[in-house]
Amino acid sequence: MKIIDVRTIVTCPGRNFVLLKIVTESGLYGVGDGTLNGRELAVAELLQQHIAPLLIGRDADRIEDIWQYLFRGTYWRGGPVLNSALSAVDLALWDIKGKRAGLPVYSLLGGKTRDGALCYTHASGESFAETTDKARALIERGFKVIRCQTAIPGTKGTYGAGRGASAHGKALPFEEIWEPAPYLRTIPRLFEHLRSELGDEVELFHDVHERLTPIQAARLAKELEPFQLFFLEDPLRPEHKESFRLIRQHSTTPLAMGELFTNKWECLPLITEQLIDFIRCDLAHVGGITEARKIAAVAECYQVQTAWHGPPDISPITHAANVHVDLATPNFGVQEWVEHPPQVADVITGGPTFADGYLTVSDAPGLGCDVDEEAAQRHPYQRAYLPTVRRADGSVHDW
Ligand code: GCO
Ligand code: MG
Repeated sequence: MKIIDVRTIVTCPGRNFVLLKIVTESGLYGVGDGTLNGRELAVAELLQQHIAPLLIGRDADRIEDIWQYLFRGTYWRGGPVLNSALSAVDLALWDIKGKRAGLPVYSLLGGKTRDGALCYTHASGESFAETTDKARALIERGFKVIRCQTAIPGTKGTYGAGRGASAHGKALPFEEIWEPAPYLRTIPRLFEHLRSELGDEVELFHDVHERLTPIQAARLAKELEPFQLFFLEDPLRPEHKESFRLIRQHSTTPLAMGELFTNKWECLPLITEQLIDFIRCDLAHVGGITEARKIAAVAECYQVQTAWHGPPDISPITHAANVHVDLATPNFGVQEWVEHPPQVADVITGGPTFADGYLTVSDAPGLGCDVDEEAAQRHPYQRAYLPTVRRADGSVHDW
């Protein structure tokens, strides 16, 4: 099953995506996704200029060997750009393997351990009332787990709330102003409000987006305890794994971390010391299905569940890969899923289906997705940055 062609497809059907098509001598091809939000062209150039030539003539069946060759064989290894490219290759190779076997990828991974993947999406508002209304609408659609964000009074733009998010697509990054004190006052009040309006049954949680210091995060986790969060997401910067110990000393609020990790070794201390309850790497950045299933296996040993990253900035191909892995993983926890703008379907078909709180994928061989290259050309790349954050005194903070 020799690889004869590798094509990188950069397209913007409402959002930028970096897609990969790996074609084999039999005509069978696989599709992958290496979209790195805000740095898309770095991955695209890497794939086209450096990785594609390395793949031509290789046996597409040897996924693990190709993974090792691209990760360790480059000498300069790891990081989000290299590992997003590696993820794109990995997903495309699993897609090929599934098509060749005539089996969906979840079947190659050991088969279904569940009928559907419990799924969450986002309720984000400018006010508590708006977040509550959005959460209520999601409950009516069948969602059983909801991530809740709100604008912080007196700040300019807040992660996950209307203004900041709408800044995507501007020529230069939108600059938010954020301060911990009003944030730390607001979030417990938000969840108090949500619980009083929505009751106890629905699972609710919050994404901190790596903004707090250890003691701030510990305080927030502790103050949120009465509201029984499903988890508190990404409380600390990814550089400070040891600081999760401090949060654990103070609180029983479950913790999730990992969307910025780009390999299994980064996840290790958090898992092996049981400092988190959910590991939530991104299959388009961590090295694809090959790396994710290893992370899941280690996590299983320590009773940590998976909650793979599923934002709108990765394509339906990665969303499909998430669900294939979810279905086959015994220690699966929850799957993030955000619907794409409808024009995405002009270019990429397939992806998960949502019904009554759960995601499923089709039984089609491989990942069940396809990419229309001509349609992709009709939606050319548009430069777009994620927002950045400064404190009130003008100093840089984490977005
Ligand atoms: C999430 C994430 C995303 C990221 C985005 C950046 O939990 O879904 O935090 O919203 O901000 O993926 O590109
Ligand atoms: Mg997040």
